[in-house]
Amino acid sequence: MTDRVVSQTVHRPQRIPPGQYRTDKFPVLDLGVQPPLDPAAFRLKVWGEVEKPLDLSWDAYRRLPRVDLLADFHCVTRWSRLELNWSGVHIREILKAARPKPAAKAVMAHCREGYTTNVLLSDLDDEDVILADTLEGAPLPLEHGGPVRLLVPKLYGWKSAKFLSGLEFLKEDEPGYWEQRGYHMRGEYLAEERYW
Ligand SMILES: Nc1nc2c(c(=O)[nH]1)N[C@H]1C(S)=C(S)[C@@H](COP(=O)(O)O)O[C@H]1N2
Ligand SMILES: [Mo]
Repeated sequence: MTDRVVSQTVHRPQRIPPGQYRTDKFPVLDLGVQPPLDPAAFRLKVWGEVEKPLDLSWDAYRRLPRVDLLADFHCVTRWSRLELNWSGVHIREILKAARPKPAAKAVMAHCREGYTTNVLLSDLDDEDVILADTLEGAPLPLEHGGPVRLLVPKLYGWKSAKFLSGLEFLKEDEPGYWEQRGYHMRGEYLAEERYW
């Protein structure tokens, strides 16, 4: 049986956060490079401050327990898209398999085109954080980060790494691509943690 999670973003009394407007589209936003990938060539690596580094093939990834997630998506460029239906693998399946060491404080998500973004382990290890490979019942399209992306709905969209290739566990929080260029280290949208 597949578990179903409704994200905390859906339960917020104020669905549209301060400074955002609602769109019924799901805009595509990235650096303009969408590296094609045949799922057969997919690898997901987990390394750094973990007891058991992982290097998962597509088949190994697809054998992990599945979860459905209903969540809202808020981009720092001010559009908000409510009620997206995702499926994939709960982040806690990855944490259970890789076992972060006590020193692990943050995670750097690595993507196939070179994009990176950092997330505190305490933000990553949450009920509504998944690796998504399915959107509205269909395989996650390349433009939205297929075959697999990270989803951290409570943070602005730039934390939801598309074209995911790796998760690096770190002792200290370090800035990723946009964080080095002025975006907030955490990016929680209710607090409007947009830029520093
Ligand atoms: N690999 C990668 N992931 C990325 C980005 C990117 O440029 N490369 N852009 C981020 C930004 S700024 C946003 S708002 C969301 C947009 O996701 P979408 O294109 O599915 O709407 O992806 C995030 N993840
Ligand atoms: Mo963004």
